[in-house]
This record gives sequence, structure tokens and C-alpha cells, in this order.
Amino acid sequence: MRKLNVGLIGAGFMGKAHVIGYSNMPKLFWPAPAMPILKKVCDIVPEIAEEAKERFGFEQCCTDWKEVVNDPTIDVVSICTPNDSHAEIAIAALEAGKHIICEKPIAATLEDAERMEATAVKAAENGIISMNAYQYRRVPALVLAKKFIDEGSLGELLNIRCTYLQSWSADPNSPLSWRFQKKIAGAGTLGDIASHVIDIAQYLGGDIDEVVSMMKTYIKERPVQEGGVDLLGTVKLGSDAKRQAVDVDDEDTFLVKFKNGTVGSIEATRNAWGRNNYITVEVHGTEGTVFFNYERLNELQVCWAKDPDDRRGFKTIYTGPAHFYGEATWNIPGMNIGYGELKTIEMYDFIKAIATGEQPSTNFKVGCRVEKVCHAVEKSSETNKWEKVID
Ligand code: SOE
Repeated sequence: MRKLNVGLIGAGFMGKAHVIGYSNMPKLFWPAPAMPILKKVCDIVPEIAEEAKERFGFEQCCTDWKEVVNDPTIDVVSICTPNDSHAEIAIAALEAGKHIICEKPIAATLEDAERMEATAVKAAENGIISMNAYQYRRVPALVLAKKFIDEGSLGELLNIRCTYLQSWSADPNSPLSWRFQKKIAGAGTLGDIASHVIDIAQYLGGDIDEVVSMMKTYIKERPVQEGGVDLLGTVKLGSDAKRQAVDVDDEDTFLVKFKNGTVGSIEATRNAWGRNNYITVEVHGTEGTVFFNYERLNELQVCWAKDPDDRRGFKTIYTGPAHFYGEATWNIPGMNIGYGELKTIEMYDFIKAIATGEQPSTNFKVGCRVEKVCHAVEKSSETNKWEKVID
């Protein structure tokens, strides 16, 4: 079986998620499309790099990402660093002939995203694969929703309503990590989580054409976190900690019009007490409705218009071996998958793309389109008008 040497850059939260994906992929999907070998891990903090090597089972570690990208033995690069470094690393890796999977959002600026897309298109001519880590569209229940849409079971699409609500930044003492700094993250909630539901909305409904939006920053300053990994609000800093201004959005609410005439809405915030990873997707069509909530990620609710009046209502389909990515979903519906299996499904699609030479559904062109929608959302929040997504 073909072996692919993996270089991982950024060994924090998402680095761990990629490692789980690589390691578990051949265990859930067999025969695997190719065998990932954990070769080299990189983190700018030497202790984190050393720990990642030992803990995750990499053969080598380093603190300079260029050592990964320039290593001729590396075939595949995972980019799990903060957003402002994606472009430089991804472009160098693509030019060095490495296949890459890059965390979302694709970049901190639209200019960088466009440069990444252009480099990926060129690299694709030589069979190089590029992928953005928009894993949620791969949840089996959402792939099932997409099947119902594509086969026409929902009829004509009327409305796609999506939310992504979390609570980890609702506490004003949650530290000012890189996610609250525009120069590193590019945007706040918009790039961090609204981007996921923009991707899902476009996956289900096609390209978004226009948006009208409101963006708000509720917590104007936060205590500064000095170095270390981003702990996503699990650590609160004391009231004596130095505070610094937040220059990104906490909440984004926008209406969307799709190119095909469907309308919809997207709401995202990391300040919603009681909501954890509350990604909801509701699609209304002339023949029925589907509803999905990530906090119940193994379920898809469906309601068919054609059912008799006295029994029409939502029924719940538990995804399992009969559905998409059934190999990853254990043998019995209700045994359930979680975030780890989802990242494993994502790695399966990535490694399969390398093995077949076919670009994955979340390639850099798709990642860049999400960025273009984000750009229109930002513009509309300033102009208070409908803004076109510019291709
Ligand atoms: C924090 O909001 C975060 O880790 C995002 O960055 C991820 O993309 C999301 O999947 C989970 O929450």
C-alpha cells in the first residue's frame, strides 16, 4: 500500500484533531486509500513540539515550519497554525509539491485567499491536492440532507436557515487569544465559525449571491493571554491581568440570497450562553423540510409534505452503516460518531483525493469562495446595504 509521510505544522487543538484523523483513518476505512505515516511535527514552542512528537508518535520534531515544507521526504502537510500564517506556509508547500490540508478559514485576508487559490490551481496541474478543513459538511446526516435535496425529494428549495452558536467567549474574562486579534485572525466569529455554516449553506444551496448583514462586538476588551496555546475560554484570567482592545466581531447576523433564487439566513456568535457547538441547518422546500443540529449530530429530522395530514410531522433518521461514510459510524445506528470520527472522515476524503488525483469538495477554490462571502458580509455591515459576493 502507498505510504504518505505527513508533516504537521501547529500542534495545538487542531493539530491533535488532525493526528486523530490520520491515525484512525485506516482503522475505520479499510482498505485505506493510502497509509499516512506521522513523520515530522512542528510547533514554534519547543516544549509543545517535543511533547507532540512523543505523545502523537511522530518520528521527528522541529520549530521552523520551513523544515517541514523543504523536507523532500514529506508528501503531505497539515496546516494547523493561526490564520495569518496559512498563506505563506500553504504557498511554499504547494510550490514544493506537497499535498496540503489547511485549517479554516483559508486565510486572514481575501488577498491571501486569492493567492492561495491561484497557487493551488497551478499545483493541481501537477496532481497536487489542496483542501480546506470544512469538516462539518461531511457529517453523515448533512450528506443525507444533500442527497434528499439533489434527488428532488424536498422539491424546490425555499429557505436555508443556519446558525452556529457557541458560548466559550461570552465571559469577559476569557482571554484575548489570537482569535480576538484582527491582524492574526482576520476576523472574529465570522472567520472562525460563521465560515463553517457559510460552507454548509453553499454546499446545500449553491453559491450565495448577495448578503445584508449586521456585525457586533459585545466585549470591547479582554485580559491578555501571554503566549501558550489557545485554550478557548476554558481558562479565565484574573481581573488584575492587563487588558487590551478587541478589534473583531463577536456576532454576525445576515440574510442571504443564493444564485438559484433560494433565500436564507445565517447567525453566528461565540457569546451565546447555553449553546456549545450549536450548528443548526434547516432547509425548507416545497415538498418537505430537513433539520439538523450538531449537538445531535447522528440525527437528521425530516418532514414530508406528502404524508397524510393526520401524521405529517418530523421523524428522526439515525445515521449509521446504511448512510454515507457508514464505515466510520460503527455497526449499529445509535452507537454514534463524534468529533474525532468526523475529523477521521475528513482525513479519509483528503487521503482518497491524493490517491485518486481528484480534488476534494472543499478545495481552495471552495475555501476562497467562503472568504468572498465573508468579505461581502463585512462590507454590508459597513454600508448597511445588500452587497454582492464578487467572484
Ligand atoms: C472555536 O470557535 C472553534 O474551535 C473553531 O475554531 C472551530 O472551527 C470549530 O469547529 C469549533 O470551535
